[in-house]
Order: sequence, then C-alpha cells, then structure tokens
Amino acid sequence: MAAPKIILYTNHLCPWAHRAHIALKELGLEYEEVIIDLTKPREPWYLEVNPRGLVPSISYNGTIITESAIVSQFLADAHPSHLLSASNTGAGALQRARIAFFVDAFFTKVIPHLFASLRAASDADRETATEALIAGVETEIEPLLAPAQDGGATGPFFGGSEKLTLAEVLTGSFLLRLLLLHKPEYGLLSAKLPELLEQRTPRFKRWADTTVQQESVNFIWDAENVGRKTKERLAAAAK
Ligand SMILES: N[C@@H](CCC(=O)N[C@@H](CS)C(=O)NCC(=O)O)C(=O)O
Repeated sequence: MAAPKIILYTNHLCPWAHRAHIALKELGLEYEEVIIDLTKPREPWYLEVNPRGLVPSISYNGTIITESAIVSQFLADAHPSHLLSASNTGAGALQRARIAFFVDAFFTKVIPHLFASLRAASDADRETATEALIAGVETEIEPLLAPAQDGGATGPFFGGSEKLTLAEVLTGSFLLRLLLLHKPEYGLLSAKLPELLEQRTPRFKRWADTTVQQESVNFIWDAENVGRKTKERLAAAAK
C-alpha cells in the first residue's frame, strides 16, 4: 500500500489531539502538522475542515476524519499493527471489547475527577476530587490490570502486551497530566496524588508510569507549558 498523505490539524496543549500524535508515531506514519491556534476564533477554512472547530482532525488522502477516538481507531484499523488485533478473530474481537471497556471506565469513572481537581476552587475541594479519583481507579481500573486478566501474557501494557495498544493511545495524554501536574508551582492537582496512587493502586501506577515514559506518548509533551497554560485558562474561566 502506498504511504497515505496525512495532514494532522492539532494543538500540542490538547490531550484529545495528543491521542492522534501517539497513534501516528506508534504506526510510524509520516504526516504534515498544522497547528490550530485555539486562543482565537477558528478561521473559515478550518471550519470547512471541521465544522465543530475542534482539534484534532486529520485529512487522510484527502478525506477528513474528526474526533480523537475515531481518528485513532481509524488509523489503527487502516494500518494493522501491535495497537489492535484484527476484529475477525475471537481473540481479536475480545481484545477490542476489553480495550473499549477499559477506556470507557477510565473516561467515565476517573477523568471527571481529574477535571474536578483541575477546576477546584479550594484545597479542600481538590482533596475531595483527589480521593474520588483514586477511589475510581481502585474500583474500576485496578482490577482490569490484574495479571489474571492477561491470559499468561506478562508485558507492561494493557492485556499484558509487550507494546502499546489502543488503550494507551487513548489514555496516554491524560496519564501525563494525572502523573505530572501535581507540582506545587501549578497548584492543579494534589501534591500527594502520585504517592497515594503508588500505595493504593500499584498496578495502575506502574502501568501509567511505563506508558508515559514511551517516546510516542511524550514526544510532544511540555509539562511546564501545559501546566502554566492550563492554570491561566482555568483562572480566566473562573472569573
Ligand atoms: N471530543 C473531541 C474533543 C476535542 C476538543 O475538545 N478539543 C479542544 C481542545 S483540547 C478544542 O478543539 N477546543 C476548541 C474550542 O473549544 O474552541 C475529540 O475527542 O476530538
């Protein structure tokens, strides 16, 4: 298959757009990057690309695909790889169902508390959100990372995979924020969060630490910039 012509419309501060970067890097696909300035109204040409005005969008051989989960899934389907097994085998269909459930649990039971912590108006609110976040990981995520789920596979990634899967593609940019925005200078997450995760959800902590160390996950990550801009944006929104 000839290499596709891919244009990625993105912004490096956006965790949703970041998903597409991880997928493209894991798949080894070349792409042209167009940075969309999200601090200004979208220009008419971009609203023609994506009428919602959001990033990410991709142009894939001239066809536009939007929404980060759909973009990532499309790329993984169009370029079969370690990210996802084929859907037309029993094991592949099961892996896809397990990844989909894991990602759903992460985004419905954990990430809302991360956002609540980022938006917290006081230290007490932040501690409450932190406790809810950890409880969500404990109840919903930690059991899905138990070795008994992995059918004898012992790799560090989801399902005991030796390489990243679509589960890490879809969660990695949020793991970076969850693990690395607790520094006091940002004041965005409880400083105790990494330690509490280590104590109460050690499998999750190990999996998340390994995931954020992967080059495909962190090559566009700039903690200082994300921390500072997130703080500024939340302060402006709170006024
Ligand atoms: N559901 C969308 C969410 C994307 C999204 O919210 N992107 C934000 C940046 S992080 C955006 O483009 N915001 C522009 C705006 O709201 O004007 C996806 O997963 O792609």
